[in-house]
Amino acid sequence: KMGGPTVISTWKHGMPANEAAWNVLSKNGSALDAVEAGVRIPEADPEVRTVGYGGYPDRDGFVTLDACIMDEKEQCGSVAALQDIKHPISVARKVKEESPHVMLVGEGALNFALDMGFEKESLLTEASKSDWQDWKKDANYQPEINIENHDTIGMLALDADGNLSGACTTSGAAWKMHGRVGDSPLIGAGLFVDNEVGAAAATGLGEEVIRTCGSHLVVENMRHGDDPETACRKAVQRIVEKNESVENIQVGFIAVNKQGQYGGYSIQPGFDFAVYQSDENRLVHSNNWMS
Ligand code: SD4
Repeated sequence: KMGGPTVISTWKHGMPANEAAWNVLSKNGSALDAVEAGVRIPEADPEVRTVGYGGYPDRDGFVTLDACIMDEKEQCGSVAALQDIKHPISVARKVKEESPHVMLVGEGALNFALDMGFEKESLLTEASKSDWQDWKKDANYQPEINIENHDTIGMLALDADGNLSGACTTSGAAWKMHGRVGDSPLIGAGLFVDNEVGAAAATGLGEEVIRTCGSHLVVENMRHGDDPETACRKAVQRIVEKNESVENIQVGFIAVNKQGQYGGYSIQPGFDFAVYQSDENRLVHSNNWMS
């Protein structure tokens, strides 16, 4: 499908996030402002247990957040293992704009956020704390397909000027080891934008996305002529080829190109993405490798 301002984001929680992004795009705002405003919605929502406030903690009970943002000039900012700050995407944007670096982690990221005026607050809700206490009873670290521990929000936008930007934010895999960083804050893995070609984002088991440079691969596939869905399918295929079995692995990609064509693809069934285009916001069931 062609054209005009477009926003695409991962999972059902992408629907309200898209509304906020569209609010920016429809007033001729920038794709960069749109994706930041969009992903702040699930970041602040305690019912979204995989992003920001209310996200599941790591196995030691700490909520640690990963996020990155990339604009039409291919400028980027990122934070990883950030604690006690509700909007990591906005800290990532500050890293891009107010620091000489691309990525800050852990305590350094927190100190930078505090310097930038962000407030420190506890992100562990009673609901997530109680689920963590239940999990600890038999501490099983097997990834589970399509449940809430695979629910990053990745968002891509094309604005009225034809510029692309993207954002990606998550509390990471639930019950991860303390200090574990996933794909979501890594430029090229969880997110990649090339304003000449298109943009892509990933969700799911981050380790698999990192080892294949997933989002970068999707954008490069589009550069070589693939439409967005085909580009995503080939990145899924790469992951499938690198594993003896993908039975217990879910990864989903979304992509948009410079013309406003979009698509997604996942390993397992059950991956949805939200697309807002031509004044209509809708949830699309992604095609997948398994069926
Ligand atoms: C991660 N991709 O940390 C992210 C979050 C997610 O499986 O989707 N969890 O791996």
